[in-house]
Amino acid sequence: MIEETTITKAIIDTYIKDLLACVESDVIIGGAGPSGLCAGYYLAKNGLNTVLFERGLKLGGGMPGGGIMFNRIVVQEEGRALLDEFDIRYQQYEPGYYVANSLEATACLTSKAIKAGLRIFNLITIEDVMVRENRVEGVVINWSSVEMAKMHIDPVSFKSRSVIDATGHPCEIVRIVERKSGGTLLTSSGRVEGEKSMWADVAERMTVENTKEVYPNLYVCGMAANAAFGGPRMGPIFGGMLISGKKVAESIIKKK
Ligand code: 48F
Repeated sequence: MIEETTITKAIIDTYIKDLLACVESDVIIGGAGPSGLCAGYYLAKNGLNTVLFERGLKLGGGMPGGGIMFNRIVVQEEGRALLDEFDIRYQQYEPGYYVANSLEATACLTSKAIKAGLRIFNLITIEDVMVRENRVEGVVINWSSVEMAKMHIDPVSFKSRSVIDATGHPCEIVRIVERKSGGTLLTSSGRVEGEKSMWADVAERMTVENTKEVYPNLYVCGMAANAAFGGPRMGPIFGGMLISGKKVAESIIKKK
């Protein structure tokens, strides 16, 4: 006989244990797009206690949607080694242009990251940051359903040594810090520079260059890096996202 209350206990008990294990962690990542998942994989693989909060139900951010809902992504030569690292299969379309199934890419990134030890919690939104003496020391979270229903319910805090904004185009965590710190970001104007129009070639290079600390203990990767430091968008080419995720992980591991 299947005991339904045992199912209930199994779910609540294991979830709460996992959540408690990251109330204080090494790294918190906001956003489970390709750059956040890739960063989480390398951080967890290197033994850092890493947690990722994702607002949505599904993982992968803009990746599963491919280009205009055609579920394919393109990766350039520089990103090919990362496709191999994540066991994502691909075919060469033209020299230097590799095309992969965006659903397989999302599944492989997710699976590898979780198996490396990354704790992922979906349906949770980062709505604020913990700032102490002009340094980010964690994030403030709430259920996404609370945000959607616009209910007045107080959030809770999670502490970490570093925070990564991998929230993509809106760079939501950086914008919170910008708003509350009075324009003291490590960008040239001290504010969010803003995303520029699509130019894949330049954007792919810049997203990696712009992957760095944007405020003490707060890093940006992926499209959030170009939004924060000012760079174009790139459309459905994903090498830069993966390389950026790896780069931000390496910067934080080095700091350790
Ligand atoms: O947008 P997204 O996929 O970020 P990314 O890793 O990749 C960008 C590409 O998908 C594509 C592109 C490149 O080729 O231009 O757009 O930079 O994923 C961002 C994730 O962050 C979540 C959001 O639901 C999405 O899954 N997110 C956004 N704000 C928050 C958040 C928040 N405040 N708290 C938690 N998750």
